[in-house]
Amino acid sequence: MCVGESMAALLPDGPGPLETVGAFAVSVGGAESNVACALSALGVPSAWISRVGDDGFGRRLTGELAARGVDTSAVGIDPVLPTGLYLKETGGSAHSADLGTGRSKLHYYRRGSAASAMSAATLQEPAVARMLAEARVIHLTGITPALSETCFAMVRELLATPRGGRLVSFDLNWRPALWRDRDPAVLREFVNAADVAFLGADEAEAAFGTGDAHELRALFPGPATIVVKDAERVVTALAVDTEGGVTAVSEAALVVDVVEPTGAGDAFAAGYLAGTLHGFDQRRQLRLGHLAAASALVAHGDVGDLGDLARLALLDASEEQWSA
Ligand code: KDG
Repeated sequence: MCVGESMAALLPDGPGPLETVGAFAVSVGGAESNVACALSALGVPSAWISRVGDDGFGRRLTGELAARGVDTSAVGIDPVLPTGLYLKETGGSAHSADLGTGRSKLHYYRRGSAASAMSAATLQEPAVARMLAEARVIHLTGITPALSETCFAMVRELLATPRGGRLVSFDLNWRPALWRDRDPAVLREFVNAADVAFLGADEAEAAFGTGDAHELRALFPGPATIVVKDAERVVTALAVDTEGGVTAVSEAALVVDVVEPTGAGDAFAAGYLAGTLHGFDQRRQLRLGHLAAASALVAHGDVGDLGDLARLALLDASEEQWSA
C-alpha cells in the first residue's frame, strides 16, 4: 500500500525551457502512486491512499491509476481543495541547474492541494484503516512529510505504528524544492524508523552529508535493509544479517537508452519490493528493481509501459541470463 500525493503531470511536447514549449500532454505523476502502478504491473495487488480535489484532474488520475490495477477505493475527495499538478521541463534551460545534469526539472503547483491536507486523522478513516490493517507493505517517501505539517505528522504516525508483520518501506526521494523552509535532517528520523530504506547516493549526500553506502548504513542502524542507489548505475543492498553483521550485495543497472529518467527510482523500489514479497534473495530483488526501472527510463512519463513487467518478473534471473 502506497501513501502520498499524485498530481496531474504535464509533459512538454519537446525539450527546452518552459517559455518555448508548444503544448503539454496530460499524464499522471506522484512517486508513491508510481510505485503502486509498477507493483500492480508486477502482479502484486496494490493500493494507493491519498486525497484529490473534486475536479477533472482528480477524477482523471484516480481513473488512470484504477485502470492500471491500483485499488483507489480509499482515496478521499476534498470538496474544496484542488488536485495538485506539476509541469515537466526537459532538455536545456539557462535557468535550471538540474537540466545540466540531464535530469528534468519539475515545477510544482501543489501548495494547498487536497493531498497536502492529509493528516494523522486520515489514517483513522474506516476505508484507510482497513487497508492499513491488511497491507503487507506500506510504502512512504520523503516527499509527503514536506507537503505540510499535517502530512508530516501522518508519516510520523505511520512509521510509529506497530508493524503487526507488515513491512514499512521509505524512499528518501529528496526534493529540495519542497524543503526550502525546513532542515532535511528531520528526514533522518523517518529513514531510521523504516524497515527498508531506499536512498539515492546523491540525494543522501545532499540531505545528510554522505552518499557512501557503508557510512549510510552506520548512520541509519534502524532499517533491516538499506538500499543505496549510486546514480542508478549500481545499487547496493546492505542488510543486517543474523549475527548482527552487514551483508552487502551490489548489482549493476541494465544499460538502456534513457528517454527521461523521472519515475525510475519509484519503479526500482516497486521491483525490489515485489521481489521481497515474492521471497526473492537480495540479488534477485535488486535485479527486478533494475528491470522495472528500465521500463521507466525509456518512457517520457513517470510510469513506463509496464505490460511486459509481469512476465519479466517470472523469469528466473539466473547468473547466465545476467552475464550473457
Ligand atoms: O519520482 C517521481 C516524482 O518525482 C514525480 O512523480 C513527481 O511525486 C512527484 C514529486 O513530488 O516530485
